[in-house]
Amino acid sequence: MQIRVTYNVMLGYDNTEHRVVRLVVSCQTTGNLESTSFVLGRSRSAFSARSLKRRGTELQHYSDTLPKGCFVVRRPTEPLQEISFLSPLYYLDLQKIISLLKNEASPPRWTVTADSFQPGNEAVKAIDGNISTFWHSAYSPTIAPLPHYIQLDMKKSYVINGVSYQPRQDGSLNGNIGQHTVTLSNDGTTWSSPVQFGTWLNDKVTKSTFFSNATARYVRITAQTEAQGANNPWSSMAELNVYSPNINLDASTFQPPPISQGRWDSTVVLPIVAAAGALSAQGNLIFWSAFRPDLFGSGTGQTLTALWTPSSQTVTQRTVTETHPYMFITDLSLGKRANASPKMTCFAQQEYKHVQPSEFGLDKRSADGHPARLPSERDRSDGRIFTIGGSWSGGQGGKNGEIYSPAANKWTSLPGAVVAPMLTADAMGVYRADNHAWLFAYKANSVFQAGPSKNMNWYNVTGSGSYTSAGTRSADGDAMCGNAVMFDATTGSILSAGGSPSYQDSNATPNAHLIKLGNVGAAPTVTKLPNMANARAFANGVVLPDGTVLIIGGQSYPIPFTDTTPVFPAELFDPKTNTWRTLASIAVPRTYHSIALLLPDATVVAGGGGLCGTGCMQNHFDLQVFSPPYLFNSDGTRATRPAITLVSATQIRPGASLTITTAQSVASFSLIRYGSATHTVNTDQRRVPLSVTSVTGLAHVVNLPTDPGVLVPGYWMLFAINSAGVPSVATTIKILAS
Ligand SMILES: [Cu+2]
Repeated sequence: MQIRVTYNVMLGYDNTEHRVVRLVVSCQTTGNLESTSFVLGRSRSAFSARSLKRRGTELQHYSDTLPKGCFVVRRPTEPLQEISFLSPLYYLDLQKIISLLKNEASPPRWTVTADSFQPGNEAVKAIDGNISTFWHSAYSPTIAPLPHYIQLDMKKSYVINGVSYQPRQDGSLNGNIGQHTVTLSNDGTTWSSPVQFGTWLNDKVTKSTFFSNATARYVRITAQTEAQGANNPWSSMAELNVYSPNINLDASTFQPPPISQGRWDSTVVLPIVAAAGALSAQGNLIFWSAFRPDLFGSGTGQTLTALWTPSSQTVTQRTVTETHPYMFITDLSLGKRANASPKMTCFAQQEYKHVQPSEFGLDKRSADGHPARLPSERDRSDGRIFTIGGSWSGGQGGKNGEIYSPAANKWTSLPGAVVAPMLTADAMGVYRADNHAWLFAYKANSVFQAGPSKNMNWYNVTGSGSYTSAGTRSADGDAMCGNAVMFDATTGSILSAGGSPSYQDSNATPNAHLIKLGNVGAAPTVTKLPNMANARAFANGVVLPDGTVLIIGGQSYPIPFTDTTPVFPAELFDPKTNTWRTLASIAVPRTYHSIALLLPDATVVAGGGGLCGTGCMQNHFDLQVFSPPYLFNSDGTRATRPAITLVSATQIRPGASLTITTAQSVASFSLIRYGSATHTVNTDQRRVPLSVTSVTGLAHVVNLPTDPGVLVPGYWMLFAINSAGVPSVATTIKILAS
């Protein structure tokens, strides 16, 4: 049986020394590890895994922290940054490595063409292995206009899963590619839809982007803009490269995973690391990194955002300075940090200009505490926001509950809403123990805290605040950086999944529990569910229109800013059967600082991860779109979707009735609140299934839940679902405060 390396055998080609170098190996494997040779070491020799293990001091065995068969080879004196094109997946410069493996003196040469070139900067300069030469589109005597393309011919089809683009290295930024697409072909005539599109950051760092496995002999990068944003009409490229999951895969027999596992579609390139994201009322996605596109920390004065417009497949970037504060990801709208404005969601792009934080639910408090939005009794026009914990910055410990009133722009302490009962027993103390509370606004202005501590609590936010113990999640322990998703707010049903006893350096669990809220203040009913197939922390949970819950990404041994022990397969929980199903694997590790969100077209985006500085390999400047199995027929074609043609109101109060007209007969309806995700927490998303009270033809009358603690005010996606389980594209409904 062949070894299957699912992660982190790092083979690199050192473009300075022009040879294959062995780098770091930390792998998760199936099969017989010793049966496969790795090309490791500067000697160009092939070492078996067994001989590799014998290589003494260069080998550090991490058997206690990594799954069996995984180990790390490292030469500490060799900084990773010095090595070109290092990747956390197989890095295969196919042309060079294949010939080395085969000892070919004169391998078939790859060729490259471009729509235009400046003499001296021919297309071949992008594959010559020399980073000081580069392709440049023609600019003299005449300027060739955008779009430009460069097209690689590998002379044979391979299974590939990524490209890397190294911008010119001579200090000039002219021609750096911004908005672009990557398309593939096996015959040079028929081209795929983009496997990758988006906007690269304007700097000289090599951009490696991964997408789902596909076959290609030809790879074409089409540049639509220049990254400097000055409407410059040129493109340039120092080196173009291609990644493969395994060069030995036979492209002619390649099959993608069965469609019953859903499909990870295009990878969308962002010019920032999306460590936080939210849906705008226009159905676009807004992402935030920090004061830099690739790093958080002590910077001030600006916040970087990016906007993805799915309808046009474009990504734009903006640096927000006019609202004056520096927001780190979790400060999004209502950070208490000094100088933070409560209206800092005022991004100058038109579509966010007048957005109130409460409408977006961008209520993230600073310091990694997380809020719950309450339907307020006093401020009926805009819900108050409760938050607790968050010792990541701004002082440690004693961070009891507080409540924010957007109307009064005022925070009020709730000294009786004590933080102590929701602390985990983290090995690193309180600075990690009060993070990322799983808070759910619920009936009667209550807040339920479902985790991540093993203890659950009700927080009462009236007067000076108070709390009531709500017991534990069965035998679950502390589950820091796990997920909690309210998949049916009408029955108070919350799925909890994964998490680890300590924030980091701690084994995550595959645990899953169903928490069913009863009366406010009473202990909920907790049911232990079957475990997930994978232990995970730093994963993301997304509720889908049909009430199933998708868990994506994470690490089985969480360590911030690493991609070791990643979990690639998604898993789907079905509350009708209380079972889990393993779905297709994402192309990129999604670990610390990753996010996932449901989109109005019933797909899911998962992206981000990193924020660890320039050139850091764990920065993932991208996201990938997942089409769940419900969007396909069993033969792999796209399912015909039901459509909502008319709703009787798009702004409505809890308890009202709504008439929904569809184009075909449908089986059910649900509402899912717009999400906003960061740090494994998405307190905004929740699902409300709707029951139909009467049908006339294709007009369905539904009564909305009456309690704004169930149907929390804000923007919601209304889905119709047909008898085959296929959801419509959502119509946005704004739930007004009652
Ligand atoms: Cu963080």
